[in-house]
Amino acid sequence: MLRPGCRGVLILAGSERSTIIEQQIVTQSIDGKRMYESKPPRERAFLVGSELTGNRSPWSAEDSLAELVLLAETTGLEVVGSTYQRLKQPFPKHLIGPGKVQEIAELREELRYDLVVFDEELTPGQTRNLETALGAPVLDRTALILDIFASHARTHEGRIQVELAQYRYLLPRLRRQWTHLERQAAGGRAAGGVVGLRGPGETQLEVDRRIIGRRIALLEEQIGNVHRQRELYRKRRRDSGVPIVALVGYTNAGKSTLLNTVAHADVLVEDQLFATLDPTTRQVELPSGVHALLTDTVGFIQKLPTQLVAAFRATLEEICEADLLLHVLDITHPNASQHTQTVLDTLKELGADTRPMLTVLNKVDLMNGVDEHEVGHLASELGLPDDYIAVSAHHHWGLETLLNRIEGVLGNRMQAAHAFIPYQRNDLLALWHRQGLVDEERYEAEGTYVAGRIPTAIVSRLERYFVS
Ligand SMILES: Nc1nc2c(ncn2[C@@H]2O[C@H](COP(=O)(O)OP(=O)(O)OP(=O)(O)O)[C@@H](O)[C@H]2O)c(=O)[nH]1
Ligand SMILES: [Mg+2]
Repeated sequence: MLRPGCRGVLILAGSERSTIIEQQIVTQSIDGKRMYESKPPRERAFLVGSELTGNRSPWSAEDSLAELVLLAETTGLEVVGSTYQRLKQPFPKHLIGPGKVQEIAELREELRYDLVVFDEELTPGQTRNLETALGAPVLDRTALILDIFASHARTHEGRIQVELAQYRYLLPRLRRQWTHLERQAAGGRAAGGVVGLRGPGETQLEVDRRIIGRRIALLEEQIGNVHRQRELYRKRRRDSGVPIVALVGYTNAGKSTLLNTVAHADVLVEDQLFATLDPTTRQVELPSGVHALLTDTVGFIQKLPTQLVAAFRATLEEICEADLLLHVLDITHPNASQHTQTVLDTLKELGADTRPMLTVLNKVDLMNGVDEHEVGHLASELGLPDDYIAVSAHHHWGLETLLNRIEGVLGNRMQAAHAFIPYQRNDLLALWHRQGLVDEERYEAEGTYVAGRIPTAIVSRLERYFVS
């Protein structure tokens, strides 16, 4: 079933959406009484892909469609069939050609599909035309992704970000009364309350648009607050000098598994798309004893809806500020190279493509003939440079090499320093121990002489005690 969080969007995106009568399943309760449980049948979806010839996307229509199957299944739909068409250019009216539209319409009787899902984002006009031609509700990839996000958002921040993206998607697609919204806006009063809301000469649709417009403004304001809070939090973190390492990668690549393994966290790990939406940060200890913060956040996918990227900007800014990105890649995925390209393109779009990056080839336990002992040499055997590290986050393989490489990169952010720190400022000595590397330490009458390396971020706090 499509989740309630997004139902408003989906129902409005579809036109005459057929109401599915819930099946009544009779079960026996413990005390022997017969009970009725409602179990709605899964809605049957037919999927449609398209590929522009001459398009430079690394994704073929088949591969993209295979991913759409996963997205559809994640929302609870049952996929009953699919088709795709290669096009020189999209048809303005239906995106696909009229012959293909006819073919899909004719399949309805045989496949008994309840709705049709397109792999491309459709314009509101195309959705309307397709619904008329097919006689079935039509959704697109964006609607599915929004639905998954809506059902997976757990925190206040996650929820408002998703809600904003949903409304931005909905607004241009709004075409008739949204009674639920009306009642909300009328403070719970039924239809009568709406009349008072309507300005002179305003149609119901205009009222709905206005209500949504106001809701969007409110959500934008709330997101602005979140943004400011995150900014403060990040500033505190920057001042503390602890380096930040962000996990980035395609959805389901194993980012959360790696965070759990390396930082002993307990982030939800699931074999599904977009299990993680909200950022989680944990401290990790690197081999030399220096600490770093490891942040896990939402995964990427090709054709990530622009509404979502915009709404999740506050969350995604974590990535732009990281000292190091760990690009986690499921090396065993048949589309691993397309995943890589999508991740690099998304980082570019976010302005994070210039951050230092290590590529973590994950799930190598699934590769034939690779065991724990091979892992260390795997990347170089594949002819890859030092910034590629093979691991199995699940089996804890290759982590030592990974942590050493992280330390290597972060070490480049450190500079050599010699200081004499008075005993009254032992807090600074403690900071050095936490964040830097100590090569030599001597206690003298007035304070401590210390030499070693410190992160550039804390230099300003220590430099007044530097000695040449
Ligand atoms: N075999 C194997 N499976 C792994 C490994 N790492 C992760 N997985 C599995 O891959 C699936 C996705 O893992 P997650 O850690 O949730 O992936 P993610 O990148 O956080 O995914 P999203 O949060 O959905 O973007 C889960 O079923 C994990 O058990 C690994 O090293 N080997
Ligand atoms: Mg995750």
